[in-house]
Amino acid sequence: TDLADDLGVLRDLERRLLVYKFAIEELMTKLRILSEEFDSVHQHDPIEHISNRVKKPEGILEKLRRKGFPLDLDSFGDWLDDVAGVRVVCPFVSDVYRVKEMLARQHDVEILRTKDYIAQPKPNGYRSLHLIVRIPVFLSDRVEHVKVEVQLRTIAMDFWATLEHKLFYKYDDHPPADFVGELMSTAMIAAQLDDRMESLHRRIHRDDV
Ligand code: 0O2
Repeated sequence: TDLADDLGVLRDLERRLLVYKFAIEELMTKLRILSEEFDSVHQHDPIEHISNRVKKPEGILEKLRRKGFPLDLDSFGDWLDDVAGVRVVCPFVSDVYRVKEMLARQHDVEILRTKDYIAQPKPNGYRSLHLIVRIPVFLSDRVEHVKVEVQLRTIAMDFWATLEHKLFYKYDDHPPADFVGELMSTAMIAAQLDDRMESLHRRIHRDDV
């Protein structure tokens, strides 16, 4: 029956998602090491907190369908960059770029793509640094190179993005015009907050960080 087919597909997909979980675990360890070691050397932890998720099978199928990509269990990872996602929240904007540089210097981390929505915010005011990275995952009989979307942002950027997401979904993608303008202006306030916090931070950590 169709239902049995659907269940089979979902189960197969779940099995294939395991390597994405492993890739996330690898990256989480790398980030935790950077956080703790940088803190011990410089008395400043560049990472406030980290979260992660593997996209749900239903979410993967929905996105493939929506974007018109092949509904194919062998190739979904080629089409979608955000099957695995890690979000790194940093205290200051300088930390965002510092963490990115530290990751980029690691030989087993390939940065495939960078989208700098801090230098170039989205029209609605969204800011964050997005990286698509690829890292090797060593399995019992092979090595898989797995893509992970890494979103780096400050606490202020995360505050804005989290609330924007909550508010926007109420409007089903069609918010009133004044709503969009008001959100944009709150994003500018968040950006000013980041700038002023960065200045305070620099006064305290003059040379070392
Ligand atoms: P979720 O639930 O977080 O996974 P695409 O990923 O194909 O839709 P693109 O251009 O490749 O598009 O991705 P982009 O713009 O680099 O960013 C995708 C992710 O960034 C989103 O994932 C969000 O997590 C975040 N993001 C991008 N723009 C906004 C925004 O305006 N507001 C908020 N709150 N988050 C944003 P998903 O899949 O949309 O959602």
